[in-house]
Amino acid sequence: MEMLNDEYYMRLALQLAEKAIGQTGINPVVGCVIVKEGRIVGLGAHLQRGSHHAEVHALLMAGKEAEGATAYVTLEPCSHFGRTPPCADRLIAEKVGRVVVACTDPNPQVAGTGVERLRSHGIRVDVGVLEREARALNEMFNKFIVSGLPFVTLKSATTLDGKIAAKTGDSKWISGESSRARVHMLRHRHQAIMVGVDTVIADDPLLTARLELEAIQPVRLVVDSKLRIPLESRLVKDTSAKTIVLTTNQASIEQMLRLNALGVEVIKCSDGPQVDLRKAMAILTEREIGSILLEGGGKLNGAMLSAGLVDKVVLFLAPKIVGGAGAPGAFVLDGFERMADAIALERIDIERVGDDCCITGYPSPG
Ligand code: AOF
Ligand code: ZN
Repeated sequence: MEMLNDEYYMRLALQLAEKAIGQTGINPVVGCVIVKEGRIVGLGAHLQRGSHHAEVHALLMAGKEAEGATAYVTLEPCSHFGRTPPCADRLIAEKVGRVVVACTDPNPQVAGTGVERLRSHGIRVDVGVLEREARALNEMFNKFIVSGLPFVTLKSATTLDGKIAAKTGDSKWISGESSRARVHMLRHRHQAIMVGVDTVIADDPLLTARLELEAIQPVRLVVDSKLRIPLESRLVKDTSAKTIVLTTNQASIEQMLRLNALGVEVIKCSDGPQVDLRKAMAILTEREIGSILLEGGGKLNGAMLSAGLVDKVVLFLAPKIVGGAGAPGAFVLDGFERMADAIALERIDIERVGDDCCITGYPSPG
């Protein structure tokens, strides 16, 4: 009975959290449901970094009803003073009777201490209800908060023969409408979108999130070692999202100033001939970008994979064959000598999306 209750309410808390993916910046998404004698008395979600945590929203709704109630939280209540005071203390002050937690908080500032704090005040705490689902919801936060590097999702759409365009460069469209709608949701859920300058020159993409719902516009990042980005490209002209160009010392100052005047920020990420991708990631971390959707082209995909900077791959495979030895592929790499050395993905999920096949996986470390 208790088990059934716990999963029921935790699922609701997870649903509340899930809807906020994309709007909490480098913070996790968290949901909270407070239940007393079979009635829901409070609901809450963390909606924006700097504003109330999920527990506080739910406790405010519950008011005096919180006393003796059970609080279901998708992430361990925090125990530290961040932008807001500790939730564990608030739950204690409101005299909540029991706390059910889906997963502990990997943030080193919390990491189990929230649960300990509650228990030391005599509150019963059960951890691990729908833990797998809760961890998956915050996979981006989980990586960022521990490693200090953004979580990178590489997304590509290819033909069955691995091409991202025909030999003429034509690429509209490879995947079907449903797959393309998925991509806009992916954009909405990441803080930034990253492409190489060759993609800007070839496709002149807008790189905004376009959904039936109003979408959040991620920052647009262009890796461009020589500042070849055309001043008339849509990424420069369109101001509905911020554009940042990551470059090197080879960039001409004049071109940099021209871009700045058009509202584009330019950041030097290397003294050498090419953008130091690892350094670029560290600089983006300082700017509180914790998640990036990498949208090609092949050279940047290959470089990011080789540098070990890709955390997740989402590949839409369209049931068509375009051929052409010169047609570009999704992953430009020097190539391994043995199949055993290939970059392998693990934790694979395969889903049909319209007539396309969506393969999701995580590059295995090492
Ligand atoms: C919770 N409930 O709803 C969230 C938590 O800067 P702050 O104050 O917003 O704190 C951010 C940290 O707090 C974040 O890194 C994570 O460890 C935790 N987030 N904790 O109890 C919430 N959003
Ligand atoms: Zn908190």
